[in-house]
Amino acid sequence: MNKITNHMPTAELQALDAAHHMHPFTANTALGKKGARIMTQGKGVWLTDSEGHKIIDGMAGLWCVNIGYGRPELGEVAKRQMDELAYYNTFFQTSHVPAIALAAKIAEIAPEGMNHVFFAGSGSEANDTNIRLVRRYWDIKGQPEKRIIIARTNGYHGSTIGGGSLGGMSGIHAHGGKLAGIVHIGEPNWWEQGGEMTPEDFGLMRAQELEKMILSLGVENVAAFIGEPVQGAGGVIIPPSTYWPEIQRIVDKYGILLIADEVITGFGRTGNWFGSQTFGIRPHIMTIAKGLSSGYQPIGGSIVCDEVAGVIGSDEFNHGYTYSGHPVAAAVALENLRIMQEEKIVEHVRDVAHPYLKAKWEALTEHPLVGEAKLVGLMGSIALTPNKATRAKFAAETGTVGYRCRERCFANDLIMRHVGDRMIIAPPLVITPAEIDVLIERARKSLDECYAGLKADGLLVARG
Ligand code: PXG
Repeated sequence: MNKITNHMPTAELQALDAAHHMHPFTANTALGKKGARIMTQGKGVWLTDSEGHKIIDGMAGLWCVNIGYGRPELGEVAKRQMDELAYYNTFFQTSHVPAIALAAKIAEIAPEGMNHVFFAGSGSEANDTNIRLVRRYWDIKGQPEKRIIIARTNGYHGSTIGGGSLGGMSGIHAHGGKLAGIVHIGEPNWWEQGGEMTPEDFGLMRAQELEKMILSLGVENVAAFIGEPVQGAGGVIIPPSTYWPEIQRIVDKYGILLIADEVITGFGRTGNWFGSQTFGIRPHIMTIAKGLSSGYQPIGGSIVCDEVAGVIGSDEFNHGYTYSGHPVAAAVALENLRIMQEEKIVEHVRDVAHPYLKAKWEALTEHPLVGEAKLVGLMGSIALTPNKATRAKFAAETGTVGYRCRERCFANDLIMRHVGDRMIIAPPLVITPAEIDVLIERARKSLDECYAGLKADGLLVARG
């Protein structure tokens, strides 16, 4: 077969893609008929596709390309590491320099007392690790019946059977089932579910579901609670200010373990190194992936606090992956963190990009389709609605309007995703004010076109 290059005609690439490539979270037959959009290059916040469109990437790939595309340093480090030691494992009493250096660097930037890292290849794998870590912890402590993990509806923790079970997405559970011993409480999604309550009261109420669940299960059966500081794949649901302090109070009171899934919120996304710092959360374990390497290499892991690591380390932990701490991935992640530190990218998010985007993002609520606009650091969402005053849903099936809006964004060379009828962004952290202007201009244009289309098709109707 010929080498598949960037220069092959798009239709040929699409035909090969349709014939052989099974895409994640996709109805592949339908995509095969339509043809996938084929990306060929990336630089900074910009992508180029096989048709030569210059697209602004409002999603940093899949929430991961924090330092932006096309940084040559990472490739250089990868090559050097491949030449020197392409692979070795970290089982059987061996280690290597990249894994050692990366673990030490992560411990340096992680919150106090979180000094240990168990590496995985992805966020899903890391959350599978976490299920085993927390259960093993209680086994060693002589409380093996503490096995249940409490998670949240509409949370996302990956799509392995473990990660998918921790996640609270029924569509994922429906495809292949869900592990026993994982239960879900409600999400702090005030816009959709808060009714007449204030956001603060609603946040408290949702957090208190954790206490009710612990009491109904019996604290002697509960191992841990897991949550994303901000739900990402669930639609960038930024919780009311009351939510995390109340969760923390309950976790402390009952002495269960707290896992903060920082796969999206880690490494600068919320304007601090970790979302837990932004929201004042004190986790025992943090799940990491994505921004750890800015997506340049697949790598994830669990940052584990001293107490849990001490207990786990007191005996054998029968767990690990061939690629735990892969030297090339670790070396690239380390270089990514060096760039983030030296170029003060977290400070850029906090002091420059966030304040600049926030004003423009919140001003989108002036648009007739936009009910609320929320932003923390550089992750944001807007709720599309036919009636802002009542926070109404559209009469059309949920997601219809969001999908139409996303299609307009696509047509306008902006990647802005939809989750149901929310539009979400999480651009590379290096985005400049001038690039934010482009993003907002394209978002407004897309919203205008979406609105006109809905009007023309009689879809600006609230659900009865
Ligand atoms: N936890 C969180 C909070 C995530 O966002 C994972 C775990 C799993 O990571 P891996 O590396 O196994 O994919 C994620 C991943 C979306 C989307 O549609 C989000 C993710 C993955 C795929 C799609 O927003 N997040």
